Amino acid sequence: MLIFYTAGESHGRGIFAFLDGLPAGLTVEHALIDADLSRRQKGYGRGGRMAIEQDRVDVLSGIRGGITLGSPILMAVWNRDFENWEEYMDPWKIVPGRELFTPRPGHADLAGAARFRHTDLRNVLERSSARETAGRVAAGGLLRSFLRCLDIEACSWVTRIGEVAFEGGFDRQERDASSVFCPDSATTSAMEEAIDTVRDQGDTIGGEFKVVLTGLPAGIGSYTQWDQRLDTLVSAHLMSIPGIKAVQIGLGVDCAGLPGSQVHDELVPSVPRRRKSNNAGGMEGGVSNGEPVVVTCTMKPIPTLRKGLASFDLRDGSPAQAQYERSDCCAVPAASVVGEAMAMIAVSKALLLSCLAPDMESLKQAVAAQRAYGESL
Ligand code: EPS
Repeated sequence: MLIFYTAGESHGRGIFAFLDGLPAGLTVEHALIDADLSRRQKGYGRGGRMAIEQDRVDVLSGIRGGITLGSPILMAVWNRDFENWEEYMDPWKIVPGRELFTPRPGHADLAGAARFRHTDLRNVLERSSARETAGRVAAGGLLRSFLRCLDIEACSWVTRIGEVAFEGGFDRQERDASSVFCPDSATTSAMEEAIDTVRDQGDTIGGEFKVVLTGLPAGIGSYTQWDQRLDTLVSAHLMSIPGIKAVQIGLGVDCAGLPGSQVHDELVPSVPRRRKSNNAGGMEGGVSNGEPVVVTCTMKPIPTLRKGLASFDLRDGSPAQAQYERSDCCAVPAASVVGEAMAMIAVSKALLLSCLAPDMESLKQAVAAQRAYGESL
């Protein structure tokens, strides 16, 4: 099983991504990781922090000469802002002055304080910050090399910011030219305007993005256990992105109002088997069906508002305005890049799980190959 975790604080030394379980012998394209990291930093609506950071991956273990060793991979994305925070984030001795006591509604501040019994909300904020998603994108960027080797590609684009929606198809060049990663220039301008309006009001705005994976063969995932289902893996990975409130696969919530004859993708007697439609979003019964995997994610508006929401002071319970430090106004474009990364992590896990030994014949072949290899040494 592929294992993926992150570590690190928003204003600490850096964000770290740990991947274990990838096969040896994979050629990793360094530039693909850095390209994804820098794409995550862009997007209209970001705040001042992104002017400080210049995210690049630093591989600390598991890769030699550009090739995976089969050993655990540890990657770092160093925080440039750490130099402004060193005395407040030191592991052994901290200087007072950066404590926070007024929780932001919608943020992890209060619930996180309840979880670990923190009194200084700084201890929650530092880890719950979406800065952590840099580690997810580093891992996704590495897995892009893995998936490309297997002819699988992932892409994402923004389909909605506030009331402004885009229903058209994907075009990589158009998306990359868009400040909000929406592949249409007129909609991009309308989305920028929507962001400007809420920013001027000291408010924030959410939206939606789509993630599509092409080239995934049929038969990945499983219907035999709940936690091996491809829809479980994909939706859990996407739902775990900070701010995501809904994940829909294929037709998603629209299935509720339609009869079965308009929902299910009829089979045609051709090989390879293509459907006339892809309402199922590339999976049936928890298993990929050979069609593109299509997922839509909804992101809530960022909870850090310049105008501040009603809150209270944790120390004495008195009414207070929620804390405001510099923040983003809209992070939907950045989240779409994180979505792509999380979808790649989910599908890589499912692939490694499903392709290990689906039946006795393939297990016998794998063991015979291993025996022959062992004897040849
Ligand atoms: C975040 C607050 C802001 C964002 C941050 C997420 O950071 P800061 O408090 O340093 O201004 O910029 O996102 C990132 C740093 C990032 O890399 O995405 C928060 O509170 O969640």
